[in-house]
Parts: sequence; C-alpha cells; structure tokens
Amino acid sequence: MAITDIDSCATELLACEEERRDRGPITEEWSGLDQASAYAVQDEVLRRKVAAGQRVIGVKLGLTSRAKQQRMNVHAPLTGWLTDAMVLQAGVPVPQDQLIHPRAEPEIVFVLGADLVGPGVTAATAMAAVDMVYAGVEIIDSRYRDFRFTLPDVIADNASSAKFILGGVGRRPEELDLMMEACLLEVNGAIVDSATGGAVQGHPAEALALAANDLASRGLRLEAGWIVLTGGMTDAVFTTPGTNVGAHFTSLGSIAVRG
Ligand code: OOG
Ligand code: MG
Repeated sequence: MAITDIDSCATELLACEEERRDRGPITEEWSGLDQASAYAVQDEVLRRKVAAGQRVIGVKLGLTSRAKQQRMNVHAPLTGWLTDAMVLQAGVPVPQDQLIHPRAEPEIVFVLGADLVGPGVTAATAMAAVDMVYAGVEIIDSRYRDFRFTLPDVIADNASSAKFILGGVGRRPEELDLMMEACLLEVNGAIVDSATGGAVQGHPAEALALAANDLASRGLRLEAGWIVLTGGMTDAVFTTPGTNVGAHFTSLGSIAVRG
C-alpha cells in the first residue's frame, strides 16, 4: 500500500501491529513524515484504538537515556500513548504470538495524583503532581525491521509501544532518591546492565516535565490517574522464548519477565 498521508500511514502501522509484520522506515517512502505529521499519525492510531474499545491510561517517554539514544541512534526523546491493552500482569509471559521481536527495558514509572499542564512545567512542579512511584519493565516491539528508524518513524510508531509490567511495590515520591534509585538488569541469571534514575534525563522528574511540556505544545495535558513510563534506563534486551529477565531496583522491588 502506498503511504502518502497521515491516514494511510496510520493504516499501515496498525496493520503491521495486527499482522505481526515488520517493514522498512516509512520516511524512506513518504517524505512528508516529519515530526509534526508523525505525532498526527500517532494520534490517529490512538483514535482508532479508542474507537475499537481501548482506553487511554497514560503516556510513555522514549529515548530519555543516553543508553537508549546511542543504541537506537536517535538522539532526541519522544512521547507515546499507553492504553489498557498494553498492560501485562506480573507473572504472565511475554505474548510472543502477538509480537514481532519484543525487547524488555527497565523503567521508573509515575502514577499522577493531579493533572499536569504545560508549558513551563519543571522537575519540581512535575514531582508535585506524582502520587506514587513504581518500577516497571516495558516490552517494546518496533514495527520497523531490526528496530531501524529515524525520529519521525518511531514517533509515528508510538515509540515502539507493545506491553508493560508494573512492579508490585509503590512508594510515595518523598520516600525515594530517584536520581540514585538503581536497577540491575538480569538475563538468564547474569547481570548484563545497570543504571540509576539519573540516567533518565538527569532525573526521571525531568522526563515527566518534558512529557507535560511536549503534550502542551500539541494542546494536550497529562491527567490525574495516568501512568507515565519515563523511559528505558538501560539498553533493552531481547525476550526470545525461554529468556528470563529480571529487573532489580534498590527500593522499588524486582520484576521478573519470562520470554
Ligand atoms: C524506541 C522506544 C523507546 C524507551 O524507553 O526509550 C522507549 C525503541 O527503542 O524502539 O520506549
Ligand atoms: Mg520504554
């Protein structure tokens, strides 16, 4: 199918997701895919998912750490939407039959107690809107072959969203030093990576502020009760069948994921 506008781009990316089909970068086929039209594609895909019965439950940030930016070779953060269909309950294996080439990455997750409306949100005002903090593991799954994309491509693809798992330990923000909150990433019994919250934009609250201000530039806001994934702290690891991934946090507990 020729991709010539926002509508056809949304149709193609949704079809790739539903058919578990990967493809080349859309920017190589449609030169009109810039940052603004890519967010319009993201919003159109969301509109169709909501029309099909899904519910918006928050937002995710992507590429907020150096580890992620260097690996993906895209050097700017972005936001995407979270819906209820993306929730994976703890203990449930990665649904391989729905996904193309899933990877897992540890994240610090906020649940908002108040709306957060940009522009001009700072890390401090962002933190004041946070009700609870959790550990999370995001399961990303790009619709682009080999996770090869440019910034507009990955924006249009809702930041490679697929699933996420929320940890079982919730803490109030004032109980934590999030810059120093560490995570060890374990694959099949070996620690393969580690990072602290400071890896995420210097502090995960900076990522939250960035999301609020980015949404404001599109006339949108973060809402009370929403979940915000602040972005992978480390590089992501493949979760092929049989792979056991563990994310072990200082104060936010551990999450185990079975591929
Ligand atoms: C893009 C999605 C990035 C994160 O936390 O950085 C993301 C990708 O790596 O495919 O979710
Ligand atoms: Mg992520």
